Order: sequence, then C-alpha cells, then structure tokens
Amino acid sequence: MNTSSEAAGLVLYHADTAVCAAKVRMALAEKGLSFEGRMVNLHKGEQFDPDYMKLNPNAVVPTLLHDGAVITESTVINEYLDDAFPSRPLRPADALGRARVHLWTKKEDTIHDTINTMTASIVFRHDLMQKTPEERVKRYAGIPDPAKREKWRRMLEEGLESAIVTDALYKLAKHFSDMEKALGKSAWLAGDAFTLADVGLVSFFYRLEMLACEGLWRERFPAVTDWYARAKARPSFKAAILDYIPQAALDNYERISRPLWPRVAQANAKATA
Ligand SMILES: N[C@@H](CCC(=O)N[C@@H](CS)C(=O)NCC(=O)O)C(=O)O
Repeated sequence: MNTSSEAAGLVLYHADTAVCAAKVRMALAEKGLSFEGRMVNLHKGEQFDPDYMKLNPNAVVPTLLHDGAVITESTVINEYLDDAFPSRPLRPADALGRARVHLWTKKEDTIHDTINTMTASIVFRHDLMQKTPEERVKRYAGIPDPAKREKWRRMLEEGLESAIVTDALYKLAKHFSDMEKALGKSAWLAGDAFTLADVGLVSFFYRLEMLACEGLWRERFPAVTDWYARAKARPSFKAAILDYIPQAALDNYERISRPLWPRVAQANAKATA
C-alpha cells in the first residue's frame, strides 16, 4: 500500500468544483496517495496567471507536479499516477485489459466538453443573464482560444435551444447507451474491478446531478443508474468530490437548475428522437 512518504512530492493544482480536477483527486484517493493541493480560483481567472500558464499553457486545471516534473491533462495524470505508484492498481496488468480501459478514457476525454456545455448553458448562462449585454460580451471576449470563445458566445446567446446543447445531449445519450451495454457484461466499465475507466466518469455524473439532470439516465439506463450508485458509495467519492464542493455551490446549482429540467428534458427528447 502506498504511504504518504511514498507519495511525497505530489502537488496538485486544482479547483474545488472542477470536474477534471475531481477526476484526479478520485484516482489519488483510490490509490491512497496524499498530495499537497494548490487551489486555482477559476472564477477569478487565476488559470490565466502567467506563472500558472508556464506549468499549464492551456490555462486549465488540473496540473500535477511530481518531484518537480509537470504533468497535465487529467487522463494522462491518472495514468501517470497509476504507473508511478503501482500499488492499488487502477488498470489491469495485461495489455488487452489496459487497452479496454484506455478505450473508455479516450471517449471520456471527448465527453468532458458535453459536461462543460451543460454547465455553461444552465448555470453560467443564468448568472450571466443577470448582467448587462456589454458585461456578457466581456465574459467570452476574454477567452483566448477562438473556438472556445465562439462556443461560449453561442451557448450564452442561444441557451438550451442551441444546437450545441442538442449535440451534447446526443453524445451523452450515446455514451450512456455504450455504458449500459458494457455494464451488462461486467460490474464495472472495463471488467470486474473498478478502474480508471470508472474514475474518469464519476465527477462528470455528479456535475450532471448538480445540474438536476439525473433524468438523462435514470429509468432509461438502469445499469448506468446502478453503476453510479455503487461508485458514489466508494469512500473516494466523498473524499475526492463531495468534501470539496461548498454547500453554497450545491444550493446555487439546485436553485437554478431544477426549474430548467423540463426544458432540458424537452431538448433531450429532440436530440435523441
Ligand atoms: N482536457 C483537460 C481539460 C481541463 C479543463 O478544461 N479544465 C477545466 C475545469 S474542469 C478548466 O480549468 N476550465 C477553466 C477555463 O476553461 O477557463 C483535462 O482533462 O485536464
């Protein structure tokens, strides 16, 4: 078993509610690795601090430092942790088993964008709509990546009716369907052990739950519903996800998202028709 001294030298730049950071915290918790956490306040734009961007030129969290070496990208970080600290493995030892896990984590990297779309279209949009049109434009005009900037512009202007939301809901439904099939064959996504394939999705599901979007999988995907309940029952869920999310954020998400669920359900019906 890993001990704190084995894990000494691990520094994680993260943010409390950021789903990609939570994904890495969950891998650390599953592996019993302690780390020094350094919070990056995304709302204040600390990800754009030139010193932080020297570590992570994409200006996103998470970033891991291990004995001074810099590792970015949550999926790569989790694989690195599993390689660098081999006890309590989160991938099978054999090549085929590892390929199966990798297939999931590769797909999950594309799913992150859908979580971002749903969060922005429901909660961030609600907050921004309280501001003046000039302030709204300022929010997305400052985004350095032109594709990301355009996506934000459209999401904020078009809301839940945006084709970007339809596309996200379609991709999510396809992902749930793939999960449902896999979970018909084994207890966890890549076999009978909990692996990085599962770790990569739990914080995404929790974000959708915070957005009052459980209806996207409940009833329609019973094996997925059961998988999520079992994942939430693991101690790593509380340690890596729940314990970091401030009650005020949960309340704010609930207050904004719950009344919008019927419109999300309608958009989902259209996306999956
Ligand atoms: N592919 C990256 C995505 C990282 C990412 O987008 N992180 C979000 C939080 S989940 C972030 O830092 N957003 C800040 C921003 O976009 O300004 C990873 O998996 O590490």
